[in-house]
Amino acid sequence: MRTASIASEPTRPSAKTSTDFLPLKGIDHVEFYVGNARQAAYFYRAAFGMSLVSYAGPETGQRDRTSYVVQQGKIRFVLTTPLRSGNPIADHVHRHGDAVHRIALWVDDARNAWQETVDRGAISIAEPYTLSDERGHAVLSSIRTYGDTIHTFVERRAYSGPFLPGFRAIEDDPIVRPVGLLHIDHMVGNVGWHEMDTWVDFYAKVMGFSLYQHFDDKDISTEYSALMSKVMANGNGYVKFPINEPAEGKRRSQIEEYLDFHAGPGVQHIAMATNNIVHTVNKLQEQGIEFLRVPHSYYSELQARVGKIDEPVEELERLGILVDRDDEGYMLQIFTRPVEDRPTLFFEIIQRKGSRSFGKGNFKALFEAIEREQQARGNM
Ligand code: TYF
Ligand code: FE
Repeated sequence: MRTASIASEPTRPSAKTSTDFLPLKGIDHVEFYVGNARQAAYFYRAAFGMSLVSYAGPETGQRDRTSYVVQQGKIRFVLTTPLRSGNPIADHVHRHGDAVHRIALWVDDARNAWQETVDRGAISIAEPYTLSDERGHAVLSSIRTYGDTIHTFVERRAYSGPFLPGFRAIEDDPIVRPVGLLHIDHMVGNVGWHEMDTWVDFYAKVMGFSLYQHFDDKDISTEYSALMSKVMANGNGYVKFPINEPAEGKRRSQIEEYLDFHAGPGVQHIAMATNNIVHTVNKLQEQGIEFLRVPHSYYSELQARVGKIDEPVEELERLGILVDRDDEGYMLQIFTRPVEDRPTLFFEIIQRKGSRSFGKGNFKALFEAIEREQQARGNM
């Protein structure tokens, strides 16, 4: 295996503010289009420990759909379902199942973000528009990215409500049970055969991102499945989007399985950060989240591979947590099984202790675990 290439340092904000044409303050929220938003929201609350903070639906004047906003730390998910058939939201659910539609990015100026990206070739989904209520106003605009996924720029400088105009606040969530999730570390997109570089170019040219790390099929092919991956990051390093494409292997790539069941490119996984992964994963398992497992040999070889770490290896093995090290430190990560019936979206829990790695040292063990599940589903 060769070393992951670190293409560029995340730029310090002060160094790049003058040239960054798309300054991003982070991921604002992620919107899922689902078959039943009330029940999906219950899953994210009861299992992932998010709290219900806001709601929009017929009672608030939104006639065609309901949206539940759940939050933990800075992570905000919106679960939206159509109330009738024969509209773009229902079509999205029909085609993709429950899936991510919108990756919203927090900006100071949504008009400017739209203009700068459209000038560089972005396809517009929504020209800048203003939403307002008694708590102020917000400006939004959208452009398309891979598959049926879009980026929405959200400007909320003049808004003080819990989410966006039109949503009503939920004061108390009776089933809140937080697990220590803090923010989104990265969000990964799966794209089609030979399309990775097209989308890497999109993030570079249209959004001003740069290549952060890349992995080729020699780094990450196991005996069967294979993929290639490049991580794109924005100027201040707050937003990181790895892009995967399938590569030729002995049998069917896990990325192909995704593309088949999702019916095209889309969000594959969302990595959520914690500063105590042992605590977080303990709680998540108690609350019913299922994780991928690697064999015992992974843990007998762990100490030799990563050296001294703060966490007891027996505890990591009991929970199934993986570890990787680079020259800056180490990181711990674990992957859920797909959270839908389709083998599509899953989550990663990650704790960084100095390392900027995406877990290259775990790829083999991880991908073999994914392939065992793929095999059990009969998709290889
Ligand atoms: O985001 C990443 O790059 C890591 C590794 O199908 C990874 O989490 C890459 C591809 C994949 C699962 C995990
Ligand atoms: Fe990841």
